[in-house]
Amino acid sequence: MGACVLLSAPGVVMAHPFFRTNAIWALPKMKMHGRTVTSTFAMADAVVPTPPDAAVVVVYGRPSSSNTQKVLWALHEASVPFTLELASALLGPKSQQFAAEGEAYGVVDTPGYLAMNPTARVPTLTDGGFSVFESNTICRYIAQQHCPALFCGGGSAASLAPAQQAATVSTWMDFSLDQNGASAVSFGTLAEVVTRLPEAERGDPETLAKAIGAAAKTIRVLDTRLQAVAAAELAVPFVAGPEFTIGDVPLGCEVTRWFCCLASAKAQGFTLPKPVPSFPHVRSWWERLRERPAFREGCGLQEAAHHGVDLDAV
Ligand SMILES: N[C@@H](CCC(=O)N[C@@H](CS)C(=O)NCC(=O)O)C(=O)O
Repeated sequence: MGACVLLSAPGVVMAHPFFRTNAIWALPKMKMHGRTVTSTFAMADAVVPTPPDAAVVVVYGRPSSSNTQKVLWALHEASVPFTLELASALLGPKSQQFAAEGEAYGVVDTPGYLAMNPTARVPTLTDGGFSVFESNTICRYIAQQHCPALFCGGGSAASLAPAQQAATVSTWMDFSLDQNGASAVSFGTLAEVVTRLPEAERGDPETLAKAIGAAAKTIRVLDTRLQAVAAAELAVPFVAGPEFTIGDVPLGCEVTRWFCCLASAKAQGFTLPKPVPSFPHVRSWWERLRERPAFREGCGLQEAAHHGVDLDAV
């Protein structure tokens, strides 16, 4: 392991129990693909004073990844300062996913990263000496550790036991992951066929129709859920009740991808299935999400930029 140096990154300070001792472990920095990133999985041998600008939370990921966006959005919602370290096997600054010449961010295939996240995927989050992967688990961790209110659904959910509230919130997070992971053709395929493939290979009508059909199946369930919450609570609905929770984040990212991809596909003149299903409850829920500064910072603006569309005109 290299020489021990202070963990430091510009402009980030936070209160965390790990640091209230007024001491932190000196953390080694590792060279990963020619870039220096801070590694938190190996403890060093010295205890040093907390630097005033210490970055406690670090996210490894890429802003065009919906799973990374969940984490960035959750951190903004919880007002947790963090540093983003760009990491990916696939997409780098100038690359398209399948462009042979595309330069990947790297990092994910290094021993240091694999020790934190053996799947070699993004995102991973480190918080002091603790690391966690799987985007939904990271979001739950952020809420539980840094902003427990994000687990309270309000309304009828508020009368539930804490474990039941958490289960209600978690259901919609896991539903999102299951739908996206179980279907070989879904939101990720939409992003590929609309944006990530080299220009000449984009817009295949059959692939587009399949991806739109699969994504619509997920969004239809959400539409029904939001309608049911609105009826039960007599309030504007979020997935777990009349208040925003961490449960809105994963589906919010997928729905953002849906709207941005459709807008980009239309702008590129691609042939879309007719009619593209419209989901009024999801649409108005998403428009409410779009007003949240944390959503815009962590997810909306990143995804819109990825697809070359204006978030407010989508
Ligand atoms: N279930 C995992 C899935 C992680 C995943 O598939 N991440 C994608 C990005 S959304 C990835 O790492 N792709 C390869 C890469 O970018 O290097 C999670 O939710 O964190």
